[in-house]
Amino acid sequence: GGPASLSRFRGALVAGVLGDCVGGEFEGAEEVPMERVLQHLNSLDDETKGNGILDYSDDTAMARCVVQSLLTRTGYDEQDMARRFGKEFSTSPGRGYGSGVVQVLKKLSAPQLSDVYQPARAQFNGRGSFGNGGAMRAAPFALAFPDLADVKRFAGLGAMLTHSCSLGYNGAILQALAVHLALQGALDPPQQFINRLIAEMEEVEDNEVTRNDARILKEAEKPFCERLHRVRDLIDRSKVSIEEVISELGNGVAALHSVPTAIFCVLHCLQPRECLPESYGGLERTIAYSLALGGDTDTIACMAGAIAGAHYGIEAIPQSWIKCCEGAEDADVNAGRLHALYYQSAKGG
Ligand code: F2R
Ligand code: MG
Ligand code: MG
Repeated sequence: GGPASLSRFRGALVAGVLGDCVGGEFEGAEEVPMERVLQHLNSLDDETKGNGILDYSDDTAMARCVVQSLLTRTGYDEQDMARRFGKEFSTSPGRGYGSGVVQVLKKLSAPQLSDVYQPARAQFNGRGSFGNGGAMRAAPFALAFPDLADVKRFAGLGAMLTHSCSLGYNGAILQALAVHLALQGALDPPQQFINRLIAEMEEVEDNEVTRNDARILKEAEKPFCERLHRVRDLIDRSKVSIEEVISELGNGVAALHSVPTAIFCVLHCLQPRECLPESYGGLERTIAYSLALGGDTDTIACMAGAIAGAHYGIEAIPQSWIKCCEGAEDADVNAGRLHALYYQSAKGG
């Protein structure tokens, strides 16, 4: 489809859910041979396995809250979104949440809470979380707001409800920016896409809070910009091993060690790769490659899936995969609603 077409919205929201559902199989695994990944993905083609056999995890549970809140409030409403996070957690606490964030989610469900950002600020002795929990649910912000400044602002605020460390919420901003640009058809050529992300993140990371957090955590002055430069170097190379990707970019639960990795997965898989079946299109390659990195597979595949889905559109996703994943069909319906909201906002309505 053309820029910001319905197909791209559907692709982004549905492929994010798929990445989470199929990636759950390998979350936390140190090594994941590609044969195991392909076996897992091939099993989804088995028609007897339809009807949502793969459950979604916290990634999708929280993204669904973001979507519902943005649609119901026709924009960002911190009280409403926070309340939805708290309620979702108290209803289904077993979705595999991070060990720290559960404390925030319990506090967010307290009816008397007035400052909804306060529980997140209390995390990790007041340093806040740098986990990827803000980034894993950031894609819907790019689907609700046509204006780039709004995408940055609200993806950041939405992440701060649970992640007050700049290395957490800036990861959410980067993920939302990547989906926003992919939605416009700006992912290819990849060098231009990365340069655009670097230019935006230069601005996002140009402040004292970010510099201070980076200093405490012994990271580069602008941590996400530095990682994006590494992504650019890696995509310039004709051959890159999985070990090199992990050692240069990471595959862990920190936003810094997973958002740039997800972006790399999408860009690396724009072309056919020797290790992947020739029959696979770009979106299937992206999901398979994300799983083969091991580590935080559900979240990296969820974020890479959302970016790739915004690029390739819904037609690139195998129907058999959609049928196997809990929440994928709901995501498809909600993508249509976000598409309407996006164009309503674009018209200033
Ligand atoms: N939690 C998981 N996976 C663990 C296995 C779950 C298992 N399947 C099960 O069912 O039990 N996955 C999910 O968590 C990630 C997102 O986490 P989020 O929301 O960012 O949580 P949290 O707790 O804020 O941060 C995660 C961990 O990062 C470390 N950390 C963060 N900030 C820190 C800081 N300032 N100082 C030190 N450590 C910090 C901690 O270890 C946190 O627990 C996704 O992968 C999602 O899929
Ligand atoms: Mg998860
Ligand atoms: Mg995860």
